[in-house]
Amino acid sequence: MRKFILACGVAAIFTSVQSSAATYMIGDNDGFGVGVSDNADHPFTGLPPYDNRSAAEKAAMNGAQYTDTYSTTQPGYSPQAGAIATFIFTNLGSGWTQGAMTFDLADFQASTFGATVVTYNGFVQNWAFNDGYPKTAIHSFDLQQNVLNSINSLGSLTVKIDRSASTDFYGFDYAMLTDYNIVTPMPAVPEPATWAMMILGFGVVGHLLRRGKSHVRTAIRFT
Ligand SMILES: [Ca+2]
Ligand SMILES: [Ca+2]
Ligand SMILES: [Ca+2]
Repeated sequence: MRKFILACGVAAIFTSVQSSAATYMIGDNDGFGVGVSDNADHPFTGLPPYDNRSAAEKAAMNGAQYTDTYSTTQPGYSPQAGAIATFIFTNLGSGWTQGAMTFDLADFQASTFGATVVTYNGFVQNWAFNDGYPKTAIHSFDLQQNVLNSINSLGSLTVKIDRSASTDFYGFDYAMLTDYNIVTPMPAVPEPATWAMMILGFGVVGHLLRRGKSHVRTAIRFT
């Protein structure tokens, strides 16, 4: 019995496996460059255009150039023919089985002012939300199997947000891709203080077990 308890304790410590997720960020979570809170009201009006990008964001080619602006790079309250914000995630490898795309948005309307068409690696996504002016909101979408398959074959994910038919103004704080399939075994080497607690704990358990046995023997003797 004692050996069994000891074995269970050691197994629990040394074979603990911890799941974690890998994330890929385009842009940064800095409140659209000016500290605007998540799920709050933003101060942007579109006039004058708000452009709070860092120099690196302005020069980016992966989609960060579309963050921390308020329709600056796709200006005007009118349909923007050919206006497509493209976010490109690369070096994703191939073992994707579960993942999500997350966007931190400023008053994004998917349909109110005309359809905004969104594709992941060419697959059209069902975006059916209208946050309304002047709300900021974070939206997260699980990746469908066809998108996961395409990531596994391409090693990349290209997100296109096409507002050719939309008159909506909007802003991105960041776009984030999450891989939920990462499982990291944790060898979990206990620290000296933990070792001391373990030894003390096992000693107490052993002592209690010995006491339990002697009680049993005593009980047998007197019956
Ligand atoms: Ca934010
Ligand atoms: Ca920024
Ligand atoms: Ca940002």
